Amino acid sequence: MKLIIAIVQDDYSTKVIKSLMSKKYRTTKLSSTGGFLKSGNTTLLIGVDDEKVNDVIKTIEDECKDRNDNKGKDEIAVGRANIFILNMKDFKKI
Ligand code: 2BA
Repeated sequence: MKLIIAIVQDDYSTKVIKSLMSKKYRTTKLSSTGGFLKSGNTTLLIGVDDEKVNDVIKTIEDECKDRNDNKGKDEIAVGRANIFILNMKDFKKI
């Protein structure tokens, strides 16, 4: 199993979550703040079996395309999504 931690720009988070939910991926949304710019972003926790990881990444990628962003942050290239993939030893629901 893997725990995917995706830090998504707020402009894209609604679409990303909607798309993940439509594919039945469980997601926890945390409101977060970038340490450098101090502006809001969204951190998603997504626990999945190994074989689903690529589809989750593609889903996020698809929803973070085709937007004209930057919105005044021209000097700094902020990633639409920064994704960490962690090995998860176990998952328990009590
Ligand atoms: P922030 O920390 O607010 O960073 C926003 C953008 O500012 C970054 O975009 C990067 O382009 C720039 N930046 C960040 N730290 C910098 C530094 N020390 N010097 C120069 N420029 C810097 P991204 O790299 O795409 O990151 C977007 C957001 O994703 C970050 O917001 C942070 O919340 C998160 N993030 C990115 N990499 C991370 C990491 N390795 N660990 C934890 N969070 C990370």
